[in-house]
Amino acid sequence: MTNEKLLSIAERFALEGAIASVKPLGEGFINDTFIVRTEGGAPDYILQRKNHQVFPDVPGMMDNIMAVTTHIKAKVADPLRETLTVIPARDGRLYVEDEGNFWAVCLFIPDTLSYDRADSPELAYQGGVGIGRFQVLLSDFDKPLNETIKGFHNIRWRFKQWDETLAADPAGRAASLKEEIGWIEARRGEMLDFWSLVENGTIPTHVTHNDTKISNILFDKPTGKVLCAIDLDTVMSSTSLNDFGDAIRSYANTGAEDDRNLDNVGLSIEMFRAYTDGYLSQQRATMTQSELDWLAFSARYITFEQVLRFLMDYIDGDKYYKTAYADHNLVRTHAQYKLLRSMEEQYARMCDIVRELSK
Ligand code: ADP
Ligand code: GN1
Ligand code: MG
Repeated sequence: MTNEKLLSIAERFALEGAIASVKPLGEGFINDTFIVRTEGGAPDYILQRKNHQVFPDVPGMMDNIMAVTTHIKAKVADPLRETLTVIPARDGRLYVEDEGNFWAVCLFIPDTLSYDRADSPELAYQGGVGIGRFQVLLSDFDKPLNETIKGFHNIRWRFKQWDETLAADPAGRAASLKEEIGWIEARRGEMLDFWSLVENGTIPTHVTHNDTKISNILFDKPTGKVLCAIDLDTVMSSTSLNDFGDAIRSYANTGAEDDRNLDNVGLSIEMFRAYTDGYLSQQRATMTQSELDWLAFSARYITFEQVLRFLMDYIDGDKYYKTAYADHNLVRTHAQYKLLRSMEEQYARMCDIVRELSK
């Protein structure tokens, strides 16, 4: 992508001020993110190429983001900092289509920090407050949302994709992955049993974020407090538990998501406690007993789903996630499986902590 091209895309949005530069930002696995700096005291902007392979309906996704951010803005003290602000294109649409690519812009929120891993229980606590508050702000949102990715956290749907991918085995890798495939198959029943509780309404559904890893939260630089949830591409209706579980997968991992050294990887019970404490400080009053009963399990569920998704992408020939080297998805699979094992070993303790903090 040439700089001229990026500039010409950015200029199609209703930006204030003349553009000074467009530079890459962040390390998301799906979209391409750029920061647009402007001159003369005008705001800066985030420009994103939305991954159209992953998100087949970008206009529908942008409608979702506009609807939920408008809802949040009406409730918070500082609407320009406490949620994203979508900047429409000059033609009034919420995106620009160019040569089959879809682009969107939002305001860059200055004086913020984002992290790739939690380095203190205080940060994990703040992260829990951030997602808990995000869900509370949207608890009375009652418009229908588009399903931006079909069956995103629905393990029944994921197993359908899994079975098809294994049957097709397009990269010829399945035969060498007997052990890893066994990790998935051994847990098929318990994961489907959990999802049945969502399907039959025992566990309720709400508007949820669905991609709550730590890099998708902004913290306020001056105070260190959590500011808002970003990366709203997957906001949809699901169980709130998934937002909790996905965050634990990231905040409470003692290693990296793609750590080659598996000795680094495991669940930090201290971080688990801190995140849970922050989350329940916002959610305690409104959660049902069934949600509380399954809260700790949701960390196992989402980490399992992530093992499946990384391994499935590896078997599929690395088509979904951005990868930095040849067996990156397999390294991610092993590291996430180590984390899952650690959660399984410490599960009784995790349940005790949820019981203690939910009182
Ligand atoms: P991806 O979908 O590729 O993960 P994100 O929307 O998460 O992209 O953005 C990537 C990174 O860019 C974030 O982790 C954050 O550091 C930064 N970022 C994104 N949006 C904003 C924003 N509105 N203001 C400030 N920083 C942002
Ligand atoms: C992707 O877009 P990003 O990097 O925030 C993925 C998540 C995964 C995560 C793993 C739309 O998140 O579901 O959990 O990578 N997002 C999508 O790090 O698939
Ligand atoms: Mg992100």
